[in-house]
Amino acid sequence: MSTDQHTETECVFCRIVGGEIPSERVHEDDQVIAFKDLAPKAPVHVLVVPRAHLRDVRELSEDPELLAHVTRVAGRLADDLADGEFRLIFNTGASAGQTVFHVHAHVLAGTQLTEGQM
Ligand code: DGP
Repeated sequence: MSTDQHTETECVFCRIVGGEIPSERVHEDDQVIAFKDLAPKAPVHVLVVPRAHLRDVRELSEDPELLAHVTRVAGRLADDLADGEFRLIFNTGASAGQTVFHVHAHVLAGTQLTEGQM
């Protein structure tokens, strides 16, 4: 259990949401925060993260309004930080590259993205 960051006290993104771990926030509201990725893969690489501890996009899809809000915020950030064009990625499961098991949308923008990027 603990190795999979299932508990909120061990979850790095819960700790970022709670302000316990610093992050470079670019957006926050009552439902989500967005901050710059630690290891950016593009000039704009931010993570949109629901405040609630949900494991992945499957769990997020149980709340369609929250899922829609995440995508709206991603679009607004792409407008504000780049030219409005962006790639939106939810890695889901370890074999798909998910390393933090608190759902997050990667927003990549600000360059010509290649097929293999992310
Ligand atoms: P994923 O592999 O899809 O689970 O993406 C996790 C991303 O989270 C990865 O690109 C690196 C980023 N990340 C992990 N820990 C931290 C952190 O403490 N701060 C920030 N800003 N990003 C983090």
